[in-house]
Amino acid sequence: MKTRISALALAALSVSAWSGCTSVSGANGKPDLSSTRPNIIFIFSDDHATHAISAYGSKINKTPNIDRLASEGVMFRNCFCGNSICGPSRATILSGKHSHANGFMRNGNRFDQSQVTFPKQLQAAGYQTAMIGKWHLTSDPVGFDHWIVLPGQGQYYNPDFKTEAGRIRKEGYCTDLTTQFALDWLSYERDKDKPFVLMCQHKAPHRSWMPGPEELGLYRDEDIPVPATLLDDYRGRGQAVREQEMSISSHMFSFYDLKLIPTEAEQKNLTGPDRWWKGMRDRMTKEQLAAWDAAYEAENRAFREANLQGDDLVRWKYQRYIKNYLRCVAGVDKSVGQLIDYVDADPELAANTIVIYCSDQGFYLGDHGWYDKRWMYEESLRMPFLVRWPGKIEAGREVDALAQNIDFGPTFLDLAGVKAPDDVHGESLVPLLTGDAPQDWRDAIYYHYYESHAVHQVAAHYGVRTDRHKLIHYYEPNHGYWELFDLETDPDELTNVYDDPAYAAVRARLETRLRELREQYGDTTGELGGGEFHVTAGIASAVPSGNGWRMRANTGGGYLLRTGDPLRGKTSLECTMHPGDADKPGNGLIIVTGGHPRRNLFRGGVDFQKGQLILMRNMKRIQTAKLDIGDRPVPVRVDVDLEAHTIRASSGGQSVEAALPKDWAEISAYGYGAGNCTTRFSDLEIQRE
Ligand code: SGN
Ligand code: CA
Repeated sequence: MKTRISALALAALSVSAWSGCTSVSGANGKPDLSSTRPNIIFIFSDDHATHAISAYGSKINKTPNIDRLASEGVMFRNCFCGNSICGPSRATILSGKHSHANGFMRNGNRFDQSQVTFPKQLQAAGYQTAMIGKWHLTSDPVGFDHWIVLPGQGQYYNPDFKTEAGRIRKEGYCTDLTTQFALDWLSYERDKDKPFVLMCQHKAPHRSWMPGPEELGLYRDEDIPVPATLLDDYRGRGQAVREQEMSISSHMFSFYDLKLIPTEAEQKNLTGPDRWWKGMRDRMTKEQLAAWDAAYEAENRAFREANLQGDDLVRWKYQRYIKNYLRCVAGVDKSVGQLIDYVDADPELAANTIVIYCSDQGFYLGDHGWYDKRWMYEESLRMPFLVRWPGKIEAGREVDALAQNIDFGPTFLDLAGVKAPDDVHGESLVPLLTGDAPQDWRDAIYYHYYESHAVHQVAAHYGVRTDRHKLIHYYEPNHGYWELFDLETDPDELTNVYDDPAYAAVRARLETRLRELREQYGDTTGELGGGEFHVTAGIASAVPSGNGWRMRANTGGGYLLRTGDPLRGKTSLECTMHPGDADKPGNGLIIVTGGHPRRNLFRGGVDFQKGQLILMRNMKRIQTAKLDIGDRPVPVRVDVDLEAHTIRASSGGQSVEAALPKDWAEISAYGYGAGNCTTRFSDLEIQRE
């Protein structure tokens, strides 16, 4: 047999020789893959839970192509995200850092492109880099030789794509188009003399779970097994699980989510995402729409006639949801097969290419009665992570060691022989690809979710998970409690044993471990000023500072409010404010509300960027005035007159005024606000007349 050495392999050899860091065997006698400079195809999907992958033991579907990666490569059994939501997971993968450190804590944040990322480093080290599909980081991709991405969440049918040259609309189904762009880049566009990293990132199976034309007919006459916790009553756990808005029973929309067709009368009263129902259909071609309607018509008719109620209705919704979800998964699985086949058709490429399958987080597939993600519970915490490299990685291996999405960047860099920045949080998984985890491998993973008071209403929390236990802290002032689960005796996490004396030692150990991890990763977010503030939104931290507070907001409308001491008649609220981040100053605001503390807010304060005094109602600016802002703290005063129904904000000789709702009898909550920044506030001085 003739052995051929490809140009790629030669290039890899010469670089290795030059950098002098290739060793033939690692510490445990297994081949060391560090600095081997393989190509990397990173196939990534959105919201694909491990329990919908047969290799991971799915009871509800088969994924033959993803399973090939497991049988021909290594499957990580315990890979977890650090913040179970889209943008944050992606930002963590690019940066190798947890959310608080890369700055992308919740969807809608803007990825700070000035930071070091693994694509930038690989590009500098001679790799070709390409990013295709869902991106969702607000700022455009940087560090890629080629990119074509979906704007925002993207569309399933005939989606728009953003490219460096502008926006284009492509006819077809999103998963197929993304795959085709990836194959085209591999075939025609890349520089075949260079190693490459290709990120092929699918939108599917994200909500609203719209299957492709080829998958519409799957599972039609089957009943998908129901998860044991579909009708969970949330006993044995804290208040957050009861407050969520992600249940199949109450928070699924008939037309957008469940694909029913509204009657003419119903069309006049669409609410929530159901309002997008028509837009979704309007994107489709006549043929696509005809196939779509034909797929659901008979079932929809039968459903209307059956007039199901109670648990029967929940079970029907579950079937409708899960089948569509699994159809989308089948489309992704097909894509994985196409990409593997492409690689395998060229032996040289196959010999030099690592193929990975992964998804940004897990998902609830009816577990706990839910769809969506966000929680630190297993179903959404877990990520699939499968790696195939024939000839280099033993086929059919499984890794139990705790891995996290912070590790991916450092792993890719290690493979390429590039040093990861000293401040990354992750570790290279390269030793685990071929052998046992090093003796000192991590014994716990860290988690922090921030996006509270947003879609699905999941409270902010952080926590630690070891191989057996999980400790979660719901730290917002209106929650403020802990959960501890024993995953061995209670794998579904139904019983909080935090106060169980039998677990006192475990609890103490995990509390210590959590403190240590927060220190190790430098996470000071998640401290919200104790009992001082009862209502919060979009706040990453609020810590006492001097005679006031230093507040970091991770969204445009972040606030901290005090309640319980209503203000009547005429009141003035005064404080000085100062931008805490010199490089990205945001807003500082005094906030009052006489209505629902989350819905009807007036804010008066300073836009430090624009040099303006501002008065806002909810998220809208209603008055502004130019302000001369120097380098010193800016004094702001807000006068509320509940007899004249006016509010006035003043600073530096300027003032702006607006009318207040006539039905406000008192100010029921008041406090500070900031937007996407850190602001320092002196304590609020309140004067009543
Ligand atoms: C959208 C979805 C939510 C989902 C978020 C985040 N609603 O808002 O159900 O939780 O995205 O998803 S939808 O009606 O627009 O589909 S993420 O994967 O991007 O984080
Ligand atoms: Ca996602």
